[in-house]
Amino acid sequence: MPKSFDLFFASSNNHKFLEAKNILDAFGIKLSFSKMNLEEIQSNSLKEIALKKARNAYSKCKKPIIVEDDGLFIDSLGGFPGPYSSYVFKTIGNKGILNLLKNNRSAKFISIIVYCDETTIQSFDAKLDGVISKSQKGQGWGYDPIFVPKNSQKTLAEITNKNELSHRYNALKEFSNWYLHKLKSIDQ
Ligand code: ITT
Repeated sequence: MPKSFDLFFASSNNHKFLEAKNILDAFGIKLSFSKMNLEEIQSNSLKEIALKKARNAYSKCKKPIIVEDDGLFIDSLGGFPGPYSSYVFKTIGNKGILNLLKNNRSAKFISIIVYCDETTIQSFDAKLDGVISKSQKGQGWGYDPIFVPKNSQKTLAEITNKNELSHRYNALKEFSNWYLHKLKSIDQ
């Protein structure tokens, strides 16, 4: 097993950290929380937002960090709320989203994970396809009660294995492959 270094998850969102920690534990990577409010630029590109967030977080804590930027993209709304998912959740919430939708309910969650240290910045992205349910179901956070992943009848808030199939899981799996390889090459 390669040497493990301190790795921090910089975010204001406890839910995201707890899920990321649980997912990375399964890959043998220990994650600590660096709770902070991160400056978010306005952009239509999640990747651009995530890269800026990562640089900003690294300049504050000067330790190897990962940050994550997510978006819920709804097809019939032209990809809305996308990069504005956090703001839209705080303003109109799940009820507001449900009121906007008619027949076509296809949507996807996208996660961008960015790793940053003194010399390296690297991004990983993944998606989870699904549909928006007709009503809220389950007790999850954020958009979980209205998002039904492809091949499921239940929302992310109702299933017990979210951390084995989510957009976050898919992006962190890519990250883990890269990160463990990086640690191994430092070890040699
Ligand atoms: P940061 O401090 O890490 O930026 P944030 O909550 O602002 O935290 P994002 O901008 O990345 O995070 O996320 C956009 C929003 O999308 C988030 O606030 C949630 O409302 C929603 N979201 C993201 N991932 C989700 C998930 O797995 N389940 C449900 N909602 C999610």
